[in-house]
Amino acid sequence: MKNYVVAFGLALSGLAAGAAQAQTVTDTDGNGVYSIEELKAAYPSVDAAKFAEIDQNADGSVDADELQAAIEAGKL
Ligand SMILES: [Ca+2]
Ligand SMILES: [Ca+2]
Repeated sequence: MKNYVVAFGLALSGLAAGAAQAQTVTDTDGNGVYSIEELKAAYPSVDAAKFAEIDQNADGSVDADELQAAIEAGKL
């Protein structure tokens, strides 16, 4: 029951956020790509395996295209 209430609350806050529902990933160090630390700041559920999945060209960082693709694929 508790889990249901939490999920319902999250759904409500997602609805309230509307178009801003997608998390914003900040390029904290300004190098133009996203590191696993930068992704985790916006998506705490990202771990090494998830990051590798998002990093399609396996260069160790996620660029804007890879991030967009991951969001569209529902991976984030
Ligand atoms: Ca960065
Ligand atoms: Ca990459």
